[in-house]
Amino acid sequence: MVLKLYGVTNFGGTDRVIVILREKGVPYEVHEVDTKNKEHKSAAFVEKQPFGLVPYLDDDGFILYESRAIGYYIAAKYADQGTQGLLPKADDLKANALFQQALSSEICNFETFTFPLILATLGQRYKGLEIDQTTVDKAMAALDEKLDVYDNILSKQKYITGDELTIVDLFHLPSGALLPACGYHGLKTKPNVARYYGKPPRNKDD
Ligand SMILES: N[C@@H](CCC(=O)N[C@@H](CS)C(=O)NCC(=O)O)C(=O)O
Repeated sequence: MVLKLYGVTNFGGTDRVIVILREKGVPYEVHEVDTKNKEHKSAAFVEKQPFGLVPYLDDDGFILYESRAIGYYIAAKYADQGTQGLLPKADDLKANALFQQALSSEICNFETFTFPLILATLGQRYKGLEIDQTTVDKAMAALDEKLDVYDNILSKQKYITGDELTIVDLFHLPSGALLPACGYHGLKTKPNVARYYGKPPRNKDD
């Protein structure tokens, strides 16, 4: 039975799962949730996702929410297909601990700082509200500080967990892809972060 993802394409959590599904070559259906009309707050939805947020996965009746947990489930269930690796070996304690470190870091040091910037810029625009530049500048400065640390980490290793690509690297993609549209260009100007995101800067304004 094909996996069913209940979410909204172009929303970070849903796209985070879609990246993993594509990377693993897993067939899936997206069931678009009508968040504008608060479908995600309905009793039927909250029964599946108790916080009333998208996305959740339905794998033949097995319900799972939290995009990163869903990404983990897919990468583990379909370990033998698509891009190989992406998860630490089950019996390697240190690799698993480093994987957890990277996972927490993505939530606490990346998403926690990209989210306010995305809300203050694209979120405001989406709602037809005015953008408050002071809020944007503050969010951008906070993110920039964290990405300086990322740049340092990535000067010593290829990926955020170590020298192997994992799903945690892929978890950085949806919000990262929105940052240029938020007016933030640190992903190109910080050399190691730029390499990580796949596009080395040619000059300082690139
Ligand atoms: N930690 C959750 C976050 C879920 C979340 O915040 N979803 C947002 C979209 S990315 C949502 O449902 N927003 C609608 C709302 O807040 O009403 C996950 O990763 O799945």
